[in-house]
Amino acid sequence: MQIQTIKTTAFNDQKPGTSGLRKKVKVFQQTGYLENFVQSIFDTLDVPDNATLALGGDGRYFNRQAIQIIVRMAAANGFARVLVGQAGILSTPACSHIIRKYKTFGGIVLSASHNQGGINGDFGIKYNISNGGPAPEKITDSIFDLSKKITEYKIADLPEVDVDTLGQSIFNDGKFTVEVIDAVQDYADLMQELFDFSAIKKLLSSGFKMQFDAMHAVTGPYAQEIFVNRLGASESSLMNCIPSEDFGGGHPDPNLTYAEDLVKIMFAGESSPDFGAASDGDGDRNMILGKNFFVTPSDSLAVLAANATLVPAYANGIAGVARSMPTSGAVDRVAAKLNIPCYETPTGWKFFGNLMDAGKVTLCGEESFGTSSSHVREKDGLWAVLFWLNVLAKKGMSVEQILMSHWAEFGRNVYSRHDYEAIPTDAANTVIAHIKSQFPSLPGQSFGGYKVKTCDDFSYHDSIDGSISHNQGIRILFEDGSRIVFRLSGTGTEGATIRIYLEAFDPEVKNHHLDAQVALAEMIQIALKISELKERTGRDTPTVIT
Ligand code: G16
Repeated sequence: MQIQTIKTTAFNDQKPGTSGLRKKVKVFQQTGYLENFVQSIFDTLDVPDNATLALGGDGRYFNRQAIQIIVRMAAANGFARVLVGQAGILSTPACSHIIRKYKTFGGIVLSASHNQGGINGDFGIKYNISNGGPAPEKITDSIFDLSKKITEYKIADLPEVDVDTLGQSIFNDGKFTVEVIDAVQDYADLMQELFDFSAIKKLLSSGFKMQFDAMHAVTGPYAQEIFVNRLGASESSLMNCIPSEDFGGGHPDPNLTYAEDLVKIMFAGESSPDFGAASDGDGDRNMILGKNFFVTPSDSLAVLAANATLVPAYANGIAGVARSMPTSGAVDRVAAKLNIPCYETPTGWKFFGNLMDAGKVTLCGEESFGTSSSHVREKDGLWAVLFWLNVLAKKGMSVEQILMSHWAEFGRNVYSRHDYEAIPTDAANTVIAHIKSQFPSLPGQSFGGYKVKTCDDFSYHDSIDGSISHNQGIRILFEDGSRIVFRLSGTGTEGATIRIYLEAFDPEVKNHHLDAQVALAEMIQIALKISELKERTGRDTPTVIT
């Protein structure tokens, strides 16, 4: 096996965002662009002898080409083995599981998650460490630093590797192996260990109707194996389950705007199924719906935490919970009642890893449609769907009834997120700067019925490794416990996306049926007033409301 050292020129825009490096496919197709970033990853690591790398992606356009390049670069950079998902496909949670199960040194996930795919869409790459979770900031910072200085990369002369056939391809007299694995079976086995499959099977054969939408993305084959083959759901309960390179031309983001086919089915009146769910491009996000009912991700996390002991894997209780800062405080109330700790971290799944490794938390979640537990170190879409089915099977109540009784017990953290996508970066920055400039004068000011108590730019101190992360989102906290949070997304690839997160607490059962947009109407106006968002961006309405 010949190893070539290729001269290259550094790019200055390879800074990983909330979850790895995400750019337009055309950016990744530039000569040396992918190679530079991969070499910067490998140069950051101290790869030991006999190390194995897990590798796979969500199957989007450019996945196959990238897999071949990374296999050859892994061979040249000292890896002894690469485990590749069949056809180059691994969902993000399955990749996390593969890293943990086969004790690989780390893994590379090729995905731009919920972003659009196809030749004009997005591509992405991120590195996961040996605990199965996204690399922490000290690693991503080092990758970025090296990417700005790189002058050469290493790549082995290997023939194209067959990634479609299960089994091994051996090179270099046995010193380098590529093994194609069936990650669907591995992942389905893990789910079967965690959940009460016989209770779910009974539910699904009792006339209970579910509808799952894979959004033409990676979870299709996993859903087929788990829901149809193992749990006996009908074929018709699955939709859009054949992965495609451009996600059927859609936007594989499971929310009320982009999962509109499923939303129509679930909001069609009495004939709607009892339970609906969708997952995203790489299978780590989930949306949960009941008959004519939307469950916010923040409430979903709280309900799962409150009912965890109904699931075999969590029957003995959970150690603690964690949520990202913009996620509502609904789970905090559950944690208080269960007398377990609740941690507030910045946006980004990577911040949960240390807490899970230290055994401090079992369940984690984010308002951005992510929920998971310590069974892997990524958020896990199908896991959340199975958790809900397990809870529904055990409680014998509808999704709406479960939420209403949860709110009656804990009160309701009314919540909504408004996204303004693809705003010119300068305009978005002036919105944020304008809000920050009011930090000295906001406390004590009243807006209608709301009085500002305090405001800040959130900083996180990781109690496990001592690291500190600054500038993680602007919080405006009101006297009555309501709050408005402003953040710039770290996952977009076009201009900037401003996210406004709105939250108010309502203990009154008589108000719990209210639509969040109605209940939060005054807060929404306050957010627009403080930010001058309309004036500064020219945008009248959000692109996405969840
Ligand atoms: C990624 C991260 C999540 C984060 C989300 C939104 O999700 O893994 O932890 O909450 O982005 O980030 P932002 O608000 O910065 O766009 P995914 O599903 O895109 O990998």
